[in-house]
Amino acid sequence: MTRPNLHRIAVIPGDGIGKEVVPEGLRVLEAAAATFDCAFHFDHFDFASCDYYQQHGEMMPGDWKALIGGHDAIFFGAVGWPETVPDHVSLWGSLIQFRREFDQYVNLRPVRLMPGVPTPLAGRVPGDIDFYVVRENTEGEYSSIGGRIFPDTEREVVIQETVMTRVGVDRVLRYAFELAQRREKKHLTSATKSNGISITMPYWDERVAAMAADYPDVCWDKYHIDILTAHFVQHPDWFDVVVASNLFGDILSDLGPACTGTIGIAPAGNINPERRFPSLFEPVHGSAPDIAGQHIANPVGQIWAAALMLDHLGEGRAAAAVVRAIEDVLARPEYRTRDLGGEASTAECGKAIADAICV
Ligand code: GGG
Repeated sequence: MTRPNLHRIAVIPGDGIGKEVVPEGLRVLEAAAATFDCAFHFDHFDFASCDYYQQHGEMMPGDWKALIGGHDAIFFGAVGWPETVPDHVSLWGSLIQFRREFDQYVNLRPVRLMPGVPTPLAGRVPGDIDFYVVRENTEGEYSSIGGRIFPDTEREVVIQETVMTRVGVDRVLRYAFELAQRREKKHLTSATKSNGISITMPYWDERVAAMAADYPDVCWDKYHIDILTAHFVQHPDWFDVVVASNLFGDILSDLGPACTGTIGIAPAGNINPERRFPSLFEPVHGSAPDIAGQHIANPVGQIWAAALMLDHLGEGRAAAAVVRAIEDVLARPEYRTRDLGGEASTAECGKAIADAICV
């Protein structure tokens, strides 16, 4: 008997609904492993959470890189519990550390209208909305360079720099152009704001134009972020691959899924394409303190993140089966969670997807 591919996964539920949706992702991964020829070993970690911070005074132990750096991937839930830990402390102490230290410079976020999911955009049907947001994930507006002077006085000044490096910009653009090149429409859209942000954004535009020369078969355009958000709502069918800086990509990848019904279904892959470090897979949504503990959170974003992880691990057939199972279940109103107008619990939806997995 041949030994199935064994994947070692670091599992970090984090905060709030992360603790409720991660078990559903694991349930689906186990079902996929039973159906396809692979296996998982899960190591569970309680750090990168605000509970851990309250006990230890930091979000992660000093040796966190050694603890999870040898895994094949990280399966992450959500972080943030502003009642106990300020959001910038919890985010910078966890997710942003992972992204930077493991050089996960691509944040890949699919946006797709699924069958049966009620969308706020009238008249749209599945197939109309099917694109990727490729978000730069290690620099840009998310920099720690800056400071306050004259704090707590009327002369207070607060400055935060945006950082763009040629290596950092070019590598995410190359990833996005290559993704566009592999897709049928071969269309790339760049998010900019070079009329107002007059140094870094013109640089971003220049690098996009330079990179485009290497991909003559990809048709590309660019929009300022303000009108781009309007186009997401009014013309979501225009888009195929949208590449954006860290902040713009973060905003667009909440807006995109909201246009398809709910951000509860959206996944993200924080990817180190060279595989020198583990990549991290998570739902786009955060810890949602307003519904945490009620077991009504939509687990689809976490489960779709599991599909992205399977694909990254080379389990393409299993990944496709998970996405098919998600589509089957979302089309059935009895398994929809509250954000989609249904009454199913997190576990009922997760179990239905696990049960729907087939070859
Ligand atoms: N599962 C994603 C999560 O917990 N997100 C919290 C958050 O604030 N994320 C901001 C970001 O992705 O940069």
